[in-house]
Amino acid sequence: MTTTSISTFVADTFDLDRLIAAKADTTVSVCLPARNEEPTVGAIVATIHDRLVSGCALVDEIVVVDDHSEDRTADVASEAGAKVLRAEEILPEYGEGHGKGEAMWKSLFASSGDVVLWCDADIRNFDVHFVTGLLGPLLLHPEVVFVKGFYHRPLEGSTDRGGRVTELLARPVLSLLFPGLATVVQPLAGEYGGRRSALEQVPFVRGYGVDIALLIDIADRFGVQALAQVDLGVRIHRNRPLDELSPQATAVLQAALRRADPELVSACAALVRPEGTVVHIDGSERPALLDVPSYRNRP
Ligand SMILES: Nc1nc2c(ncn2[C@@H]2O[C@H](COP(=O)(O)OP(=O)(O)O)[C@@H](O)[C@H]2O)c(=O)[nH]1
Ligand SMILES: [Mg+2]
Repeated sequence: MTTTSISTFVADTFDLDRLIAAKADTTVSVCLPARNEEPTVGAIVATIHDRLVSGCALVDEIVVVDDHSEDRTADVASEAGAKVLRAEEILPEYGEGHGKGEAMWKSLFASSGDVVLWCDADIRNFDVHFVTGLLGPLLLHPEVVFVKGFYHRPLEGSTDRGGRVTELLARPVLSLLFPGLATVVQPLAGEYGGRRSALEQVPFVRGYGVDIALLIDIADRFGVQALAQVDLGVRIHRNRPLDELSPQATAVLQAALRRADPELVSACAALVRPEGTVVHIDGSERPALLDVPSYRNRP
């Protein structure tokens, strides 16, 4: 990989009429992996549905993959206009499976858009520019196959670029091992998407390693010039305590190291806490959908 800087755009510069004209026959799916997101998922789905599906047909479908939620995530999302699928119903031959990446892989299977965007379901200040911003480069720039959102995250009163795992782990690891991706502002952003023709060619890490793994794999396969990033403004979501960030950070590191050299760490790893508690980190992967017979043979 080279150190070419990645094409950068600003969400607000993509005017809705221009996007609708550029969309023409292209179909667009917005997918949300969700587990226990009752407080936020409804407003996100309703905003996309009311303004971009029934409002102007820029988005063709909203798919929520609900993973064993214990709250009303599924009902709320469905009432707001999403097609809601339970993770265990999709590709049941692969088992029940948990994890953000597993849900994303299943949403790619269950959706039909030529362009597929993912959004986290815990965003508290969601607005349509999250979707239109990501769509801009994909609809207006044919050379772009994958687009990553970035944003500013107010944390403890300051508007730093945010993300402790991003600042202290993800970007340092990219700089050291994948320098061509060093200028990606938010490699762990959950708001990103791409052309199905590219996404169906790469495997999906099942857990939280999925975001960095997709970035590395798409850059490796299609080149850094096929990537774009978009400034989505401020993003506010649930902030986790440090003890929950350690397993996530381990999963991110595991995915990146395994892409540098699969022998370095196991896909079945453990984070050992000082008091001796062991947290298992499942870094296993689902195959590229093009290698899944029921996807290849779909009608
Ligand atoms: N379906 C499903 N969604 C998940 C799972 N884990 C996380 N998510 C969703 O993925 C998105 C990002 O997860 P989150 O925990 O907020 O990650 P963070 O922002 O990196 O802390 C949210 O919409 C979650 O509900 C899972 O196991 N299954
Ligand atoms: Mg979150």
